[in-house]
Amino acid sequence: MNDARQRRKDPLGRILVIIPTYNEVDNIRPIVTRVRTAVPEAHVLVADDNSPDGTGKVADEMAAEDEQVEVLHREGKEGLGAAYLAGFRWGIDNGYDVLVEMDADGSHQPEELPRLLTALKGADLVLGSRWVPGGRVVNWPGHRKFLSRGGSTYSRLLLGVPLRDVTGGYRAFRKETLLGLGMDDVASQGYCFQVDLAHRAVQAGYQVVEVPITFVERERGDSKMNRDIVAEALWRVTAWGVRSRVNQALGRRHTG
Ligand SMILES: Nc1nc2c(ncn2[C@@H]2O[C@H](COP(=O)(O)OP(=O)(O)OP(=O)(O)O)[C@@H](O)[C@H]2O)c(=O)[nH]1
Ligand SMILES: [Mg+2]
Repeated sequence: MNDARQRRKDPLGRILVIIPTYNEVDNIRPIVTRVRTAVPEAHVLVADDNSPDGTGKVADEMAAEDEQVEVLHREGKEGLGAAYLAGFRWGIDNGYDVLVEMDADGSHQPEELPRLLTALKGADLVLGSRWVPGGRVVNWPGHRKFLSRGGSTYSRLLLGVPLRDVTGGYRAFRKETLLGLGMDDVASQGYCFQVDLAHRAVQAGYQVVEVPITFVERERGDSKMNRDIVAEALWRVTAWGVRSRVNQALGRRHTG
């Protein structure tokens, strides 16, 4: 593969780590500091949805202290997907080549980012994966593991996406991959946003690589995961799966 070989030789270019936040006042300082230490060349964009707890103000203080930290203030809570899409657009408009997704709550360890970035030298999209050999989850109750593994298995079987961790949110994209997968009509929000982007990348023929990570459950602040997010993922993934099966069946009939 000429393209892949060429990519391996190229430096990755400018890196932006996007951290979406909603009420993460106790987490924002530690996570940004850890990113800046782990990958000093990377810039950080905090995408805050006007958190009532003042996360955006703390992010502004950090941005004033460090020219590699930026804040995208959004008017109100619109969900993780919308915050990432706005962050991706901001990053691409501002000349970044690599866009990284990372939660604010410490579940995605910045110290593992260099491994994701190394893998991106030979790929179009890298997924931090809990469910490949070497991947782990720390401090998760059984029902969260079941939900996460079950969600990934369901998506893999229904959508035919050959990936172990489809719902994870620790990822590194090349700019070209985001531009090529059609961000403009992505409407999904929670876990489903992650499934949607991975599915689109595989369908568009991009090389998607999974790198094992150790996912650590949040210690501070409240989870934003709720029944609606799980329900959205279930109905959307089911609808995509049914649609692609119907298309396949119709295609097969046409070709005899
Ligand atoms: N900007 C923005 N960020 C959000 C929104 N919802 C969640 N987030 C952030 O997205 C990241 C992931 O959310 P979490 O609440 O940790 O969701 P989770 O990881 O599924 O749940 P836990 O495992 O319980 O932590 C965190 O950094 C949140 O602050 C939102 O509506 N807007
Ligand atoms: Mg979390």
